[in-house]
Amino acid sequence: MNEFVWQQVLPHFGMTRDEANQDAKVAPLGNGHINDTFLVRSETGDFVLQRLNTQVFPTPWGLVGNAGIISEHLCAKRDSGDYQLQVVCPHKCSNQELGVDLGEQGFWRAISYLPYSHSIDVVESAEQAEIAAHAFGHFARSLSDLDANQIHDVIPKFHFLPGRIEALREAAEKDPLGRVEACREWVEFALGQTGLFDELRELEPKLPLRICHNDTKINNMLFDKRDMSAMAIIDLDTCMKGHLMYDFGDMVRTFCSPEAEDSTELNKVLARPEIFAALAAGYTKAMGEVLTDAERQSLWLGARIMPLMIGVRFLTDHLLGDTYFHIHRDNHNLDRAANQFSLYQSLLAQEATLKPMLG
Ligand code: GN1
Ligand code: MG
Repeated sequence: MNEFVWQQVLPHFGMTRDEANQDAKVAPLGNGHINDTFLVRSETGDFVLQRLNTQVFPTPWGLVGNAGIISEHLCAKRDSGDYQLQVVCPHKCSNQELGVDLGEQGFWRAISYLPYSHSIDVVESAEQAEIAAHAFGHFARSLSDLDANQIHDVIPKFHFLPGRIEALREAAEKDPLGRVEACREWVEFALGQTGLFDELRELEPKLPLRICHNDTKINNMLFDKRDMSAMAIIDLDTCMKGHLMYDFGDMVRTFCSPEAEDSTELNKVLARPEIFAALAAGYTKAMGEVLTDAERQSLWLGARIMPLMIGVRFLTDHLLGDTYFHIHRDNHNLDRAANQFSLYQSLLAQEATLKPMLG
């Protein structure tokens, strides 16, 4: 891979293995489930190089265009003192395009790397939760005056629960790999959660369409490792029109559990109330009056939908042979699904404590 990157990809970004770059290094970065990400370190500066997964993102030019529009908007706000975080910007190709399409060899793009950045996979304290949620809220608020019609729908119906549950039903019926028997209980459990559809139908028409991040995992918020303050929101791949409750829900999903998303210690997978409270406080404070009453009311629905829906997506992929999310061990997607359903169950069990925290 390394040699390929040097020969075929980096020259498009103005970098060849010449004297200036003889000590340059390309190494895998992060733990995303979809794209292949590398950190390129060189004398002339470090940057992040990514091969986009065009099965998942069939319109990569739309994706890089969105990221370009959003980062420009945030940079302008930062210049005028209205945006306090750093911004990950595209590194254009030598021909000034935002990426390069190498056909069979993939679609590649480069973005800035932020020195001193640090990501975490599990929230360790309420303080961390509040800092990260405030940063995601600040990001969302800062996009609230950007015309959402400029933003391309990179994955239509990305957070549409009924569609995701239907896909699970179809995968379980087809069961191409004979995997359904071993996880029938989880399949039945997930298919039984259609009560949420009524709540969704009732609330959705009242919710504004905004530009959302759509992947507000804790590791998409970078801390500054020097003082653990918020540094940047990263991964603009799925920024699209949508409803804020899903961004809130994805934070609940990835902040609240003391275990990683793929932990198999299901008895430890619980929603921690003190983390939930801190995240709700940080997010609503940063959103301020931009958050409508209907949006506030929708947060508890988002909090339940996201762990359930991501669990449904992991389970569907397990049944279909792990073609969507990268896996690193047998049954990895099944483990992830069981983990997410356990978190969902913990949220349901604590509704009386957690829901009032949303005001
Ligand atoms: C994927 O690859 P990554 O970590 O950015 C997925 C998200 C899921 C997440 C689960 C485009 O995000 O929707 O929530 O995995 N992204 C896409 O960890 O499907
Ligand atoms: Mg992502």
